[in-house]
Amino acid sequence: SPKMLSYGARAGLPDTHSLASQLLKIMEEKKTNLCVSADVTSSVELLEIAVMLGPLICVLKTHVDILEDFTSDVVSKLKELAIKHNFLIFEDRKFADIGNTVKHQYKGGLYQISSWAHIINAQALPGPGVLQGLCAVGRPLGHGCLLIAQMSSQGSLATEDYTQAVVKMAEDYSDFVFGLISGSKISEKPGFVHMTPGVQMQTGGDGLGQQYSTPEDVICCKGSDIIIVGRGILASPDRLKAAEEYRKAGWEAYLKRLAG
Ligand code: 6AU
Repeated sequence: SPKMLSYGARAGLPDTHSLASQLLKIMEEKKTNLCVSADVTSSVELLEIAVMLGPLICVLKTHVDILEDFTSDVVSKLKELAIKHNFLIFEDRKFADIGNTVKHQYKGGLYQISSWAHIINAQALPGPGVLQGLCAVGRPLGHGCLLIAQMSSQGSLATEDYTQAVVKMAEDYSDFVFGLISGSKISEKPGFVHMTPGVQMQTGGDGLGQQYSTPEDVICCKGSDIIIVGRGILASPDRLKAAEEYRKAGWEAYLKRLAG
């Protein structure tokens, strides 16, 4: 596995996006490259996860549109918890429309995502307009975007040439895009953060196309930076213990890669 710079060193590089810098510093300080995917349908449960797992994570990822009881109060509380426990909030909205439409989807509607999410993601399929629209809303607020270059699901159409074109688009818009959703490190830009979903302690799938790799494989072998874990933690009877196991596995894989 290739020698690499530490998270902390990458935080300090001159062309690292300020949000990536903040994230990489959190990771170094809290010794965690774990993003928990809080895919639950109840606000109380979402906040319980943030309270309990906040100290162990660098990012809390939400799907706010699956909440059955969304109110603006939930996201206010989430914001407070993000400050208290020093993590970033990532709304996994996967914007995928023309610039003008995503601008409204990001800023307005029921969820007003731009008012509380530090991080969003987008599909590159529409072309640069999707980023121009999102950037117009998010950049003045200091937010950042992850472009989806690969997907963890079986039969994903995001393959070689598409993935390479996404990396180029991400690098061209690095004033707003600070990293990628991918299965491995695919950009050479050291300030970019790679985040990988489809992670569990055992390889396998979920019967609906999801495919799992291990923290060790994702961080140490594939060179990604952050593991995104949902059901690996949420389905455990002891979520705190499970999250600590993933944090430890992700961090040890990082230290192993650092040692080269
Ligand atoms: O660990 P899981 O399988 O329970 O959850 C994985 C989470 C889900 C997906 O919506 C999301 O990661 N995800 C994404 C993201 C983060 O953009 C992309 C992808 O290719 N696969 C994937 O599972 O909340």
